[in-house]
Amino acid sequence: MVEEEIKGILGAAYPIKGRLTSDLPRTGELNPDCVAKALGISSECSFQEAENVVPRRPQLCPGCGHRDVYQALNEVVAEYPEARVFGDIGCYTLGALPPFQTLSSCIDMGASITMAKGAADAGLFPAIAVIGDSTFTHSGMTGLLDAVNENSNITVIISDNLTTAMTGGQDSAGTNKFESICLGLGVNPDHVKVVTPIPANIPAIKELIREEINYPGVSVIIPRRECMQTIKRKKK
Ligand SMILES: Cc1ncc(C[n+]2csc(CCOP(=O)(O)OP(=O)(O)O)c2C)c(N)n1
Ligand code: SF4
Repeated sequence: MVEEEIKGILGAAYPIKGRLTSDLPRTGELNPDCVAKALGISSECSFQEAENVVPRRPQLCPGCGHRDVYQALNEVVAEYPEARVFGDIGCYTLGALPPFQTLSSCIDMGASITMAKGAADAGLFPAIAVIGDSTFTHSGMTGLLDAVNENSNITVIISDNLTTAMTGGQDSAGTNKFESICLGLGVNPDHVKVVTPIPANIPAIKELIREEINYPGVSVIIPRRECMQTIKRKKK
């Protein structure tokens, strides 16, 4: 850890403020507020809000396919009071915030599937994981293999926007390979389904989610539609 190393080099004569001294929070990301507080610039926040900008929460872009996934999922999940949707890291994490508030957890890349598996194995029903295409190839595949090996009762939604959107629209390692990957990991071919998340398809997507939730094993739904931002960039 950088803080420990610097302490070691400089010795006790130089006070080092950081996570070890609790001047910064032990966990979580550094943001301007907590750095300003650690520097003693402010007790709360040193940044003045711009007068002509109305603060608002981050949101999925208009027309984003993740929106249609969450709308369908929310309507189905409302039918199951015990349902939990385990989230992951990417643009679709914004599904934790209003207006959707679909996701119950977001821990680290790939954790949605392993958390859903653990919850399902402990008796939770339905246990649903939502993971992006890039996150799935980063570290979701291993959890899916575990779930297949133990026939856990989970429904995995790989929300495939054909890119790594959150970090700027880089290529995604598994593009065009997701169905084969899931089959290769042993998911039953009858329970690997691809849909196009557009508003007109929401009723059909809801029906599919219901069916797959009620399949007692691992099922994978792949809503696939390109990110609006990469489409825009290509047009330019
Ligand atoms: C271990 C780790 N590596 C890298 C990142 C940076 N990162 C944040 S989201 C993301 C990928 C998101 O892509 P995807 O799952 O396809 O979702 P999208 O943003 O396209 O909806 C990455 C690489 C991270 N959060 N954690
Ligand atoms: S950048 Fe793409 S994936 Fe992210 S919210 Fe916007 S449209 Fe959706």
